[in-house]
Formats: sequence, C-alpha cells, structure tokens
Amino acid sequence: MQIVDARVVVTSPGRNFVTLRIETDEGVTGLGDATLNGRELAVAAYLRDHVAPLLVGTDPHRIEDTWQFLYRGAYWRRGPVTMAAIAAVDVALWDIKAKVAGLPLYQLLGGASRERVRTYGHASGRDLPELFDSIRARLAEGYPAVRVQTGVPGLKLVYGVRTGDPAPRPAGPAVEDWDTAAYLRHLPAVFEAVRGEFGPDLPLLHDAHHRLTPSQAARLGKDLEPYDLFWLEDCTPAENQEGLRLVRRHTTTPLAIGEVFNTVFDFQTLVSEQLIDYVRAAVTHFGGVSPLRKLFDFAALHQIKSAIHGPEDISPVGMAAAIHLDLAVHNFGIQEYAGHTEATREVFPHAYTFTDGYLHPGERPGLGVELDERAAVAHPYEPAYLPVNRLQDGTVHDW
Ligand code: EZ4
Ligand code: CO
Repeated sequence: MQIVDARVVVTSPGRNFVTLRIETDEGVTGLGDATLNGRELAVAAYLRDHVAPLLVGTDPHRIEDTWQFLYRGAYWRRGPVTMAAIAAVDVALWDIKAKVAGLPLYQLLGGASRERVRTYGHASGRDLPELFDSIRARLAEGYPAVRVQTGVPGLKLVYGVRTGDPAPRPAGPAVEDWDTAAYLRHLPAVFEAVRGEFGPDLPLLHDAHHRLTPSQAARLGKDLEPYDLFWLEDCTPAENQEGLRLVRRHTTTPLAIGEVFNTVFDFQTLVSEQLIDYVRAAVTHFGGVSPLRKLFDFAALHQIKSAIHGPEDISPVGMAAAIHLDLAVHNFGIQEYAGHTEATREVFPHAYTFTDGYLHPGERPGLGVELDERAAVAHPYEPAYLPVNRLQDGTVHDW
C-alpha cells in the first residue's frame, strides 16, 4: 500500500479548520486535524510545502516510523506549528490503518476500557445571574461537569466569558483586560455562590489561563479548597515546571495543565514529580495519537489522568481521535467538549455521539469522520485572531 496524495483543506464553517486528507493507491483515505487557532495558514503551508511531498510513495502503515521521520528528520523539533502538522499525519495514518482493519480506531488502541466518555462543558457569565443561567443551560444539555468562568468587577472583557454578542472577527486581536488582584478577591465568592446554588455534588472546574505566578496560584488553590473543585486549570504558565512545586506544597486543589504543550518534555517534571493531577494536551497540538498515548502511559505511572483539550477550535477530526483514545486508555479522567456549529457538522459528518453528557466514538471503521469537500468550499478561510490581554496600564499579560 502506498500514499498517492496528501492534501490540505482549509475551511471556515463558523471558525477556521485545517484538515489533511491522505489518499492511498488502494482507495482508502485518512483524515487528520491540523488546526492551530489564529495561526492556521502556517500549519497549512508547513504541511503543503514541506510534508506532503515527503509522504507520497511511502507506506501508510508505518505510523511510528513516519512520526519519527517527520519529528527527527526536520532537525527543528517541537513547536506548535511543527507538532500540529505531524499530528495531522499521525491521525490520518491511524484512520487509514483502522479502516483497513475494518475496526473503529479505539479497537487498535487496546479496545474499550469503559462504556462511554465523561465530558465537561463551558459555563460563563459576567455576573452571578448570567453565570447561573449558563450553568443551568449546560446541565439541561446533560453535561455531568461544568467549567465555570466569570466576569470580574471593574474588568470589561475577561477570558472565557461570553458577551452575548455574536463571535466577533475583528481585523486584529480583540483586547481583553486584566487585574490579578481583583480576580483573586472575586473568584472564591463566585464559587461559594455556585456551590450554594447547585449543591455539593456537581463537579466544577475553573481555567485560570496561565495568568498567575506560583505564589498567586497557591493562594487561589487554597482559597478554593472549601468549594471542592474538580480541578484548577493552567493556574500558572508552566514553562517553568519547577514553579508548580510551590503551588503543590500549598494546596490540595487538583491541578490540570498542558493544552499549549506539544511534547512530553513539557510535562517531564510535572509528571515525574506528580505536581499535577491531569494532563491536558490535545491530539491536534501534541503530535497525534501516537505521542499522546505515550504521555498517558507515562502519566499513569504517577497516578495522573488524561483530560484531552477539546474546545471549539479542535475540529471534529481532532475530537474523534480524542474520543477513541479516551475510550481506550485506562487512566482516562475527563474530556472537554464544547460541541460544534451546525455548519461544522455538515462539513465534517461524524459517527461519534454526545448523549446525556457522555461521548462515544461509534463503531464505524477508522476515526468515523468524513470531510464533505463540497460543503467545505462554501466556507472559505477568514483571517481570525485569538484575543490579547492587557493590564490596566496597557502592559501585555498572558491571556
Ligand atoms: O483558550 O482553545 O480549556 N480550554 C481553553 C481554550 C483555549 C483555546 C485557544 O485556542 O483554554 O478555550
Ligand atoms: Co484551558
């Protein structure tokens, strides 16, 4: 069996997605997600100009060898553009192998370790009434766990808090504002109110989106302990992994990190010293199913669980790959799931299902996702940026 074509499709059914389609001489095709939010065309060019020509003529069954060839062979290792491109190849090759085997991908990963995949959804509000409505909406959709993001008095636009307006696509990044002291004062009261309204049983998560120093994160974790969070996410930029030692010493609030990481080296200290409880990498940004499976096996040695990144900017192809892994690995924790627009579901018809807050990959051979290229061309690429975040004096802050 040989690869005869590797094509990149960029489409924007509500937001931009980059998809790799690999075709073989036996007519079996595979799909991979290469979407890097806000930098989509860099990955498309990396794949189209540098990777696709190397794939033609090679054996699609050699998944591990192809991964090592693309990773080591480039010499310039790591980085989100490189690893998203390699991820798309890896996932497309797993799709092909599973289709040839006539099995859903999870069967090739060891088979199901559970019946279904627990998810969490996103709730947010500028104030408590809006937040409570948003949590109720997620519960009505069936979500068994909810991530809670809140406005902060005095700040106009805060990460993860929907304004009610349609998603803007400004020419440049939207500017959000930030005040760490105001946030640290406000957040515990919000969780107290949410616990008061929704009771002790509902698993609650919160994403601090890399904004705190280790000592600030330690204080926040401690202040949130009475509200029994499922996790506190990205409490501090963890490029300095040793910084998590301080956070860990001061709080028992569970910690989740890793959606911007792209290799196991980013997790090495965090995992080997058991400084976190959940690894948050995405199939799409971590180089695919092959390396993510290795990360989960490494994490399992330290009682750390999986929690694959799954916001709207992971395409249904990337989501499907995540769900197959979730079903298969023993140390599964939870899956982030934000759903997709109607137009996205039309462009990417898929077998996976979301029922009563739980995902299942379905039984179709391969990933169980298709790309309707006719539907895709109706949604051409639109330039879009992630927001940036500034302090009140104008200084750029982590967003
Ligand atoms: O901000 O995927 O936990 N989820 C998140 C996401 C990220 C986006 C960035 O593209 O933090 O919503
Ligand atoms: Co996050």
